[in-house]
Amino acid sequence: MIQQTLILIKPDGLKKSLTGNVLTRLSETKLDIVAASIVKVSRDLAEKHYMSLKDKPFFDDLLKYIMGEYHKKKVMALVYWGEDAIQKVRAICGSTNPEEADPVSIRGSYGRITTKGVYENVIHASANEQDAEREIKLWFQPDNIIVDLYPTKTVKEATPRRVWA
Ligand code: IDP
Ligand code: MG
Repeated sequence: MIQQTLILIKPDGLKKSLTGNVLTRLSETKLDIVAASIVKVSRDLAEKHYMSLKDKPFFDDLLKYIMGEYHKKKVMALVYWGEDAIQKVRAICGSTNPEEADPVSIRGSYGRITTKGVYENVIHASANEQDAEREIKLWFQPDNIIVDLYPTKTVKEATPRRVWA
């Protein structure tokens, strides 16, 4: 099945200059990159992205982590597209807990748990099609993805926006 999945290289990955290593590992999937951007994550975006975990004891630290308060205030967001994209990417990422992840997976190779208990696991990847749709729509607008993934509508812009002077 052709699928799309949201990938985030988290702030620890950027701080440790792991972008190239992570993208090289992901290239093993032979999937297509159809969107990419560098994002400074707001609290609002962080809360929406992780809304299903809001009752977890680690939620506050998770927000700080993804917002870059422990590393660098940026995340690289990508959409990968192709046959069985979700499962292929999750397999290369490895388990959520980086200490339990397969040592050859991305999280097993580069992740750690801090003494404070934060899972610094380098990468996010959507878990299923429902999450992928919600997450891709949260991180990207249709015009910033080079294929049509979901239905769109055209709206007249009411709010001013910056353009190049
Ligand atoms: P996933 O990222 O493998 O899909 P989720 O359960 O969706 O795992 O959790 C989202 C993120 O929350 C994880 O990637 C990790 O950064 C963090 N996290 C999950 N479980 C724990 C935990 O038990 N302690 C600390 N952080 C956790
Ligand atoms: Mg998840």
